[in-house]
Amino acid sequence: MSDRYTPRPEHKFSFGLWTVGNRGRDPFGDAVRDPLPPVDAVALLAEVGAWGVNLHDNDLVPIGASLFERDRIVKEFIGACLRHGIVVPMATVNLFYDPVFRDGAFTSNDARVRAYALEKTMRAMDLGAELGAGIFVLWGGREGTETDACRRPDEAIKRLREGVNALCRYSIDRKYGFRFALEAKPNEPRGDIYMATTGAYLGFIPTLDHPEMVGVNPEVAHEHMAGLNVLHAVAQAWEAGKLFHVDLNDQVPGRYDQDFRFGSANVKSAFWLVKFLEDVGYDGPRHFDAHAYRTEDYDGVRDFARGCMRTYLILRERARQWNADAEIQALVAESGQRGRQGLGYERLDQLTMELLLGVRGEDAS
Ligand code: GLT
Ligand code: MN
Ligand code: MN
Repeated sequence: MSDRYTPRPEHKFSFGLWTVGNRGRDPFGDAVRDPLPPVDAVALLAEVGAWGVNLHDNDLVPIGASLFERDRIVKEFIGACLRHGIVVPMATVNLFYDPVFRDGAFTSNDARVRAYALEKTMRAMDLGAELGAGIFVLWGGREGTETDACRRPDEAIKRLREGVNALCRYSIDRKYGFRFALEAKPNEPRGDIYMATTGAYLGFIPTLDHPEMVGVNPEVAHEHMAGLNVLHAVAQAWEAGKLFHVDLNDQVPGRYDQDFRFGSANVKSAFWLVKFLEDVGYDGPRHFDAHAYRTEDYDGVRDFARGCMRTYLILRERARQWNADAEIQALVAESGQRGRQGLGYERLDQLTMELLLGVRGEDAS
């Protein structure tokens, strides 16, 4: 078999420590997989052919670790990355697990919690910079409400703005050169999360002190959860020069937060997304923010990770085929011609489906 679908570093496929290290806990059941030490996660990622590993501060350094302990862990991790040829393109901060954040971090009503959230994020930025990350993701998982009795939502937005402004200043002061990628999600783990969609963040960014340092990190599943078209969100971000990062996974709308293997639930929308990223020449990381089914052991986790990358590469090839398909291209061209009543989209979509389903020969023209 050819190596057309073999992941290579230039594809920039990355996984979070929390993705391959996900132990299969859900609200109804406990962990089914043993903990995966970060250095072993790096080895696993190298084995399956990934390029990068991303992390939250506490995926690597336990929240209560001493400075001495922290330095030892970081050194060991850097050693593993170097040994296995894995880079750290993105870092982020966990502002959702500790009970202190139960009513938000940057948007909390408690000034001490807001100050702690900033402090924790700055330490996570120190860590990210030490590991060589250029992108810092902010996902406000707890920045939200169950009841809007808690605060006026415009106050929350002001606090969020203050927080992001302070982090930009910190990156400038320390000469870290971070680009911040804001990640939206409509709900889970809160009833409603502020900045529910990528579009909301695109409206927020120009109100910041350093808008040029801040972009977005759209996630397939999060847009699907909101019942939206992820391609349209990604395209708007791209067109605005704000597509700093992308989280690839899958999700059936109207279900729980599934974080399925990329392309496993909505093949057609995954196809349009891959086609878009490739057509426009997006050259950032392709990050798979997903995890293996709870039924799997670590061999299943490898299958999951390989599957994400392989599906991406297969869809990339299908996109090239679509672009080179004379009949498809003729229909696309005709649809722009005046004077035709029927636009031919039924035929165009059917040809797309046949191409995806593999019954349209690779040399079809
Ligand atoms: C969490 C969330 C993701 C975010 C991660 C970064 S953590 O898994 O559901 O979408 O990208 O904080
Ligand atoms: Mn998610
Ligand atoms: Mn994500």
